[in-house]
Amino acid sequence: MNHIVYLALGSNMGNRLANLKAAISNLPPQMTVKVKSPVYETPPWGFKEQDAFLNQVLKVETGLAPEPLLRHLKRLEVALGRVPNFQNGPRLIDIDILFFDSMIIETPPLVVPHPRLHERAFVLVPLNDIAPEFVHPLLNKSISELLSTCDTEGVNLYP
Ligand code: PH2
Ligand code: MG
Ligand code: MG
Repeated sequence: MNHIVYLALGSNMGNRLANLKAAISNLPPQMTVKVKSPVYETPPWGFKEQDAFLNQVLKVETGLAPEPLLRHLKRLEVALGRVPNFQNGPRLIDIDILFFDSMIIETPPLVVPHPRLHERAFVLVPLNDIAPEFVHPLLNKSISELLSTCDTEGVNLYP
């Protein structure tokens, strides 16, 4: 059975745009990209003393179950050159699962919906471009509602 998954991409090291593009073109064959959001340049959230990020959100269709999907994405991050760093620190590429259908998953390797997505303009702004009506299955609010109460200062279309 196929699933609809929303992924968040982020990069703030090296050639950021090339890193986002490489992530998209190297997704495993079991994943089909249905919609790509525009790319935004965004101020670092969490740990502030680092370079600006480029962020993008994808709508993907896949037959993979959540944990195999997560393993593919983690392997891809490493293949693209990501090395371990501190939480919220600089990264060459980050690929996060935002939503997996409307499932609620809370296992040690995987928490879906992504637990902080509703606080993050760098996720909500691109997500709102491609899925404004999607309802967060825990908060029971649409993406456009979540965005309306989020500070979007500094989040700008790239280039
Ligand atoms: N990712 C983080 C922490 N902070 N800030 C921005 N602007 N964009 C990100 O993708 C990002 C972040 C941890 O994954
Ligand atoms: Mg992340
Ligand atoms: Mg991540």
